[in-house]
Amino acid sequence: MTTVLTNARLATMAPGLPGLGVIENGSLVIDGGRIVAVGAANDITTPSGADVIDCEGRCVTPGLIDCHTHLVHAGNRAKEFEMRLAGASYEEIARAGGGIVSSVRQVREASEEDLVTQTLPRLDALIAEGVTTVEVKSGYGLTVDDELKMLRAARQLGDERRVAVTTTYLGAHATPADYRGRNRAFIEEVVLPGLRAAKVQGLVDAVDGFCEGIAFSPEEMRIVFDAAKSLGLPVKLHADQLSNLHGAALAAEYQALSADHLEYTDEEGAAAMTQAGTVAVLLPGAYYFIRETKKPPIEFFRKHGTAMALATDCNPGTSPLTSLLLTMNMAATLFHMTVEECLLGVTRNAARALGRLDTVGTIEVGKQADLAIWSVESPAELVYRIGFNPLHQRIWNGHITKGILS
Ligand code: DI6
Ligand code: FE
Repeated sequence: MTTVLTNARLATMAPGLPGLGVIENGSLVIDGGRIVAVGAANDITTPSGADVIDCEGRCVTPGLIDCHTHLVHAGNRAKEFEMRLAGASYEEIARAGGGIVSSVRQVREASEEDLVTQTLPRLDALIAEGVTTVEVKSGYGLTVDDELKMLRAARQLGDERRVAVTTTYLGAHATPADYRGRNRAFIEEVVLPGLRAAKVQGLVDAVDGFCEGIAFSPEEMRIVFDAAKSLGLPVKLHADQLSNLHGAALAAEYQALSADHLEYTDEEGAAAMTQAGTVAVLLPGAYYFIRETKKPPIEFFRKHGTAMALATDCNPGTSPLTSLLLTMNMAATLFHMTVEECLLGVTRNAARALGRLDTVGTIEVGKQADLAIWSVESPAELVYRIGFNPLHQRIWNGHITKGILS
């Protein structure tokens, strides 16, 4: 089954080309779910019998990649949001049963099927804006069984929809009430056994942790990372979000795929990440929602050539966001990122942050045919507009599918 796209403004994101790697009046050939030819119209011959899609001058990008989400969760924290608007402090909210523990309680009460049912609308919102790969973390179960339940639900999402789901084990997200003040015991008795079980059951693609004063220390994260390494799993880290614990440097030391948030990262951290090939995943939704004022050090990342990615961080507490288009606009407006940085951040660099750059993230021969066709004239419009979705068609693994199911 061969499909040819013609008359497209291809934003290939290919590393060999300048900027977004734009090919004007481009064509591309899809065969067996892969891109088998791409170039200027004159250089591409349409195989006989191929299905031809005339893009009528539209922009075509790689399918978008949301490389940091807590998409699987139960219930919501709108009540807590209202309390915050009315001036309640974090402690007051926690005392009223809010905060991360309320999400943990709701996830524990939910069945695997409930989790899938509650998550699909969020996944569908992402898909409707051209997402073809999404990373999903555990971290609201905090028992071995509940963490595995979250990961199974995440895997199931990939069976329910035409989208690739990668799973990240985030057992070291928060300390549950019964282990308060006993982080080491929690790591030994829950986080590590959960990780080993997830690995044996094929449920985990990467390992993450929340390295912060209110969560796990760098020394505690080392225990988790050493276990991940011994299982052959790549690591990621929620680093330097609320304070500088030198999480970026720690992630780099472990050759992490990414370090994420990074508002408080210093120049040494940025330099170490570049050296290690660790991607800086920036999360403007969380920055916006918690009214953070310290911006991530974009100028250090630029100076040192650190690859930057963007993601929604979709979670019920600090980023109830399911739009990568809005995420790009926020990154441009709040973090002063350029259009190129934003678009590379949800395609090529997001693929790198998931260790998937060999198969997705750019429009190049040999890659999986994951594409988004947009009713816009220039790629900049994707970053510029707010609350408008110009997706014309989405192609996942060679399947043409604007709708979520077909
Ligand atoms: N960083 C965050 O901002 C969220 N998790 C994390 O590691 C908070 C999650 C929540 O409040 O539910
Ligand atoms: Fe997060």
